[in-house]
Amino acid sequence: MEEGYLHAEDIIQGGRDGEEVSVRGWVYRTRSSGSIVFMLIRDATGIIQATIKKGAVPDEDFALAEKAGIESAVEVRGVVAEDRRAPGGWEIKATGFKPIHIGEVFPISRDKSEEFLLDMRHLWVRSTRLTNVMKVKAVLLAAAREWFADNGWWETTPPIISASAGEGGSTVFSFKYFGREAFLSQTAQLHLEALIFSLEKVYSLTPSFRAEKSRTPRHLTEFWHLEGEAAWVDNEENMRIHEELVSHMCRRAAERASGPLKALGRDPGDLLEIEPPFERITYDEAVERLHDKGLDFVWGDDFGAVEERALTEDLRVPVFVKNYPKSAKTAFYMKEDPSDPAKVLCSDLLAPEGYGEIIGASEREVDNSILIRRLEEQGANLDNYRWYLDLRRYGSVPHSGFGMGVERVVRWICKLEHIRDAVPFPRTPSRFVP
Ligand code: NSS
Repeated sequence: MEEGYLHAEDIIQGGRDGEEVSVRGWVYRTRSSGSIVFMLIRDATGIIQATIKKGAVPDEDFALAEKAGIESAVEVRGVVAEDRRAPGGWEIKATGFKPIHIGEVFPISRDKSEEFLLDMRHLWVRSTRLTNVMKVKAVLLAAAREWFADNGWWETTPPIISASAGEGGSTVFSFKYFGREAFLSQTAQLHLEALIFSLEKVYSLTPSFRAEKSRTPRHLTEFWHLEGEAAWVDNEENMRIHEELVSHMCRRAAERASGPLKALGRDPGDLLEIEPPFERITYDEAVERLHDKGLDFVWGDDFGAVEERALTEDLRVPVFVKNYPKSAKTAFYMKEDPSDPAKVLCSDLLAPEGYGEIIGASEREVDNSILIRRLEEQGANLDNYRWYLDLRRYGSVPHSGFGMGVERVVRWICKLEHIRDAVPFPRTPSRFVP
């Protein structure tokens, strides 16, 4: 099937003047003057113009070309010619036209509401904008996997169905599992921790689920979570991992997705400026910065969107905020700071330009008595965590890990107003169709 067909990009890059070629794709736009049809054809690589002239193709082909409306699937054969007015500067002068499927009237046109476009998401995913976002995301994920492989990490496949809620009960989706209560995973962390004792450096890319009712431009109820866990790594070394990984992802995006990035309004040059080391400030220093900016923030609270925007709106590169007070980070597994037991050894990586948190990370508590106390304080059922507590009984080692919200990163890199456009089929409190 592939043989004999070119993509729009193959033609637009030039060097095929006068060649006879075939392309296939979907009608992006079309207009007819009666004797000539100007058809823009979209494929996975771009858009190419075909001009279909009466007399230059069999009459019945011309009649079908006139009938093929937006999003019809078509095949065109013809001769490549330069044309400055065509998108990309090249066009195909048709010698043959074949409809693969003449589509019904496409329901999406200009000026449709956001809600309508979300209802039509299964069709709207064809839009240039969402296509560009998906291309950038694919490059970012490939880059992450490449970085892990090059640096001695093992990809692993933790479960999604779980009995233990890694991030606390308040945002967990629960369901009946053959008569017992089970949860959709909020994090792979606890299972990744079990895997470091054989593989030492492990990561996973899984969906995570959070029953967050809040409608914000940075929360989904289902998001893609890139998580790493490593033995022998402390909180400071953990941050070195994040800055290397994020910088590599940015560099690859600039190199391999510059077209889609530019179309989305992101200068690839911005991403090349992202290089280790990133600035590291403590929670206390961050609070001082907020107060200097005139924000009315109470020491001890966690930062929300407002604070993270204030901390990062003037930055061009990411910043770490580390060592939060326990009151701000309630996760049961974060290691107590030996030099200040009111704090935990954790770090959040905040993306610049106001985008805010993209990674949450910490060194892990290895003292079972502290872990049990915290779990009890949170009202957790200890029976569901026995296996986890075992990890501290048989060759326990210092270790750290992190979770990157993939859509948070995509939102920042692609300059998206809302996180829902970082995923083809967004799940939010009000929507899980299509
Ligand atoms: O809750 S986190 O801050 N941390 C964890 O889940 C750890 N258990 C990860 C680990 O150490 N293995 O979530 C991690 C990141 C956070 O920084 C966000 O970037 C992203 O996951 N995140 C989300 N993205 C989209 N939507 C929602 N609701 C969301 N919640 C967290």
